[in-house]
Amino acid sequence: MSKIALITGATSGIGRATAQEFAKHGIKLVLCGRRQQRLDDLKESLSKKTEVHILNFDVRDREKVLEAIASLPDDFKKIDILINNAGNAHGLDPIERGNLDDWDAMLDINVKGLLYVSKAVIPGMTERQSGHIINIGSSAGKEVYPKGNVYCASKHAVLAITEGMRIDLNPYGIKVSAINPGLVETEFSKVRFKGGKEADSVYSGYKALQAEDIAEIIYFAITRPAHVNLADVLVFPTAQANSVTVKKT
Ligand code: NDP
Ligand code: 8X3
Repeated sequence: MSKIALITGATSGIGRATAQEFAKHGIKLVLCGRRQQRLDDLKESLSKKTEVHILNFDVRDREKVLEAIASLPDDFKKIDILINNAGNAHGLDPIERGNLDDWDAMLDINVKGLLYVSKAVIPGMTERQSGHIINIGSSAGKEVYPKGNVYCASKHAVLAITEGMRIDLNPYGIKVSAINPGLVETEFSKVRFKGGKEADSVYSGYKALQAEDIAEIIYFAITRPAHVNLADVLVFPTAQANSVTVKKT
């Protein structure tokens, strides 16, 4: 029987590429996001390869998260693989000029949203004593860069939560992994800079990671033998050495 994966943030970037990669391999998909048209389009295109169910919710709304996941039809309920991917940076400001709405968004989406979705999915995994949770962290969860303050804090939290999950879910045989990318060319910077022109330069002058590169690594992680767990993976483009060192032409 094919596995079932729930992917948050499936409407764009890493989440969408992961949905496409999983579909190629016949994994049944529960695809989540807020942009309904994109969810509909994805369902239409990926249904040629696998079974797809879409859920529209904002990960910040904990009642909606729990309701949406509880509403899954029986043939999509037993989630084997959870990809906690929804998230973004909002703003790039020194702490003294930080915007409170940006801070709320990053902590509410990247940290609390990940927890709400996990809360809805984990009981099925513990009951079945199996499952794989992959949290999309970031190189920003491993180091702090100038003006990264709250985004970096949110991704450090993702890493701490991942480690906590791995300990607490260890008795149930559930795998928990963090995949931590550096610079990936997605809509991430458009969101961070609210569509401003600063986004244009983030991925120019070098070859950034592409969403498909991360999707392939996620697929590799979920296809390891039962006794192998990629606990923590840090992935940079070759041109990047750390958050502030990028070789540009
Ligand atoms: P994108 O902006 O391309 O995608 C973000 C996804 O998250 C979208 O599908 C969006 O869907 C979803 N999302 C955002 N806010 C919410 C919300 N409140 N509720 C539900 N879904 C939400 O960015 P990426 O693909 O790059 O980002 C994916 C993950 O990868 C994030 O966690 C990011 O922090 C992480 N990451 C990104 C890196 C990069 O350089 N791009 C590097 C390291 C980590 P919708 O708007 O439809 O709800
Ligand atoms: C995304 C990578 O360096 O823009 O998490 O924070 S970075």
